[in-house]
Amino acid sequence: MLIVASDAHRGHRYRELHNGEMVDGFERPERADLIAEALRSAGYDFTEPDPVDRELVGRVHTPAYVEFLETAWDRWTAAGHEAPAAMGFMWPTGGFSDREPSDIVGLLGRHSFSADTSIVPGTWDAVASSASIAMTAADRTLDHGATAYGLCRPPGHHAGRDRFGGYCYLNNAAVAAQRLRDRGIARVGVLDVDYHHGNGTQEIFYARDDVVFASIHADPVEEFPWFAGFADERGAGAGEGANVNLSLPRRASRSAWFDALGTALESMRAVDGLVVSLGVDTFVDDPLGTFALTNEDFARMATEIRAVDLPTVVVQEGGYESDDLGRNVATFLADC
Ligand code: SP5
Ligand code: ZN
Repeated sequence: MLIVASDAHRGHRYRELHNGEMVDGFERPERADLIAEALRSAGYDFTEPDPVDRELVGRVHTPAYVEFLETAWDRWTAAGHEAPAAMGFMWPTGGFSDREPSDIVGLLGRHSFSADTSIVPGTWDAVASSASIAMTAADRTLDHGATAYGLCRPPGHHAGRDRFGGYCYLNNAAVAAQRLRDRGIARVGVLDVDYHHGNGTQEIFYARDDVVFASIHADPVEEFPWFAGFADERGAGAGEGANVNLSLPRRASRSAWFDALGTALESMRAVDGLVVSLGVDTFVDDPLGTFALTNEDFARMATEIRAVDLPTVVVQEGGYESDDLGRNVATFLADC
């Protein structure tokens, strides 16, 4: 097991709008520190990511969006804004136009979907590094014939083709999956075990049959991201049937979760390579999640995933500060 990680995320820290008030962001640098610490004590080798491949990123996101992310902070300050963070405040919902505004305030709305996510001076460096970590983890998995883990921060699975939100900007799992495709893996599976539905990954691959997406998550009728993740979202066109949403009620039992994992893994029967979107916010003490998984459950999860016997890339998604955040990731990777 090789760990791909970088310190470039460190300057990405912001406060988030949470139930009507600004609080310290749940998605903070300390998360990556706790995970890295646990993996270092477990004795794993660490490596830095290669520089980000813009062409690869351009295959899962639009060029206009990538350019927007890269320049957003400078455009925010150039427009005279003095607030410590840039965020959207109006989003093009039903009936509005998707056209590209010229001003940064409009652009922030056009290219985001939720008020829990902001852009600060360190955001682009963190985001570009996170995507390159996923790319490099995919490369190392194929180069070495053994699972590599990308300690991605910020996470990626909520980021759509041209929108950020849910703490995500570039879709790291989609970048890893596209890399596997480009390096000759005919059909790639993305298994998303984060507590929240991976709406961005779903959107990116929705009409494609070369990437199968399966997600186990809290029912969006009662949980973020609210407007995607339902069972009748099964893919479109050539991708019909290649999108599998398994939602569980809030506070679902551990056995219900593992039943869903069995179903998700059945949908991976015809794939040749796997990306795991590893959110550990399914943990019983996670501050955002309501599921009840224990530390030992992450070992069981890894064992069941490993049994499908595919080249596997693991990328970090959510999972928030608790005493066991690092230990949960380490436990998963030990059995992967
Ligand atoms: C990657 C990832 O896990 N993103 C999740 C983004 C969720 N942001 C909104 C959080 C609102 C949580 N409200 C429940 C608080 C329970 N104390
Ligand atoms: Zn999550």
